[in-house]
Amino acid sequence: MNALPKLTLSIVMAAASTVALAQESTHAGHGSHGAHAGHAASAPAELIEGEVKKIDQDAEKITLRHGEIKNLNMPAMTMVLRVKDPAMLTQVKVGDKVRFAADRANGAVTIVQLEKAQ
Ligand SMILES: [Cu+2]
Repeated sequence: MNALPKLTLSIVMAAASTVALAQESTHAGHGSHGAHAGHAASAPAELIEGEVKKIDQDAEKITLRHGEIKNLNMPAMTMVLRVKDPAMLTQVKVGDKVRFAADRANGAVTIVQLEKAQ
């Protein structure tokens, strides 16, 4: 008579943690929540293909036509991105094909890794 309730309980617990995980990932897609800074840094994202359209060295911004950014739930588009390190902007020029990783920092999409595509 003891075995069954235990089994039921562990199934319920497993289901509950699955739901929690699902909510977590839905959540992550919506970006800027300052209050939620407690999470460990996310795993390194895979590199996204892009093409440099414009570089603004002074503002530390770059305009890229980019492919889908899965970790940000962002479809392919052309947009302005910040760079984590302004030195990144000296390594590429307009018209270059690049590969990059992006993350959200303070509500702005920021390039955290940038390299010229071979
Ligand atoms: Cu975009």
